[in-house]
Amino acid sequence: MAARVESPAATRGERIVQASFLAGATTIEQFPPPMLLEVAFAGRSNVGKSSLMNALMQRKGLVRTSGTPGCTRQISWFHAKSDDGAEVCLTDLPGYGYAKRSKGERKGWARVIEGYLLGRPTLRAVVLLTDARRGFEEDDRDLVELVQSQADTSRPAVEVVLVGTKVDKLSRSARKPALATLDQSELPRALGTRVIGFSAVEDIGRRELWKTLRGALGLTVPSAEPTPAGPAPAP
Ligand SMILES: Nc1nc2c(ncn2[C@@H]2O[C@H](COP(=O)(O)OP(=O)(O)OP(=O)(O)O)[C@@H](O)[C@H]2O)c(=O)[nH]1
Ligand SMILES: [Mg+2]
Repeated sequence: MAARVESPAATRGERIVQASFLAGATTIEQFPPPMLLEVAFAGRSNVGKSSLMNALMQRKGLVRTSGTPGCTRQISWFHAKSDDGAEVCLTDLPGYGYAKRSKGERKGWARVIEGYLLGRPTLRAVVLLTDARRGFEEDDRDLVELVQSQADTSRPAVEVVLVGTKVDKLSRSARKPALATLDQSELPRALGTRVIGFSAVEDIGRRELWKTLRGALGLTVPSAEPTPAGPAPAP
């Protein structure tokens, strides 16, 4: 097998050549039919889910963001295609922990989000975001528990990818220690995974996250050049 070549320059599979809004839903009945493999983005309100999705798709303003918590009020599906032809669906989930929503609304939402996370046959990964300065809390652990509780064995296990957002808000010298502390917290340890530091403002973590997601989707991880021809097969 050819060795994978790492390069600091943009490599094949990293550039998003097409990105568009597909559908939005506030009820399970409105979910679009599953077509492509999906990655969902979850976390508390205002943590930066929609901003991260824009950064990941290399588009400004495709996903609506806001400084006011509770901005995203529906599940939204986006289609993204990279320069190697790989296509995925990215799903923006409404943030949880937004106190201003009524109890009834929160309950209704929990049902729809649960329906999505447990019932979506094409879902392969959930990116769980927390503010790198804050860390994971009970709501986040509940979400992971929910994702892992699926009884549907016809669907491969959904991978949980942890992200610490807004690292630009930390001083440069504080970033590494903050992420190391996050890595040592309960959730990453329980999952046996590291937290990817991310900033939509300073373009930090995009490449690492995209690579991780491609791996979770079973797509080839970007390499610098098309695979060179191997040795000729034995006659
Ligand atoms: N400094 C900084 N601000 C960010 C970053 N990402 C998001 N923000 C800001 O944080 C606020 C919330 O961002 P959103 O992307 O709308 O957050 P969200 O998690 O989608 O919020 P809800 O839809 O309410 O759940 C906005 O004011 C963004 O500009 C980041 O990496 N760095
Ligand atoms: Mg949002």
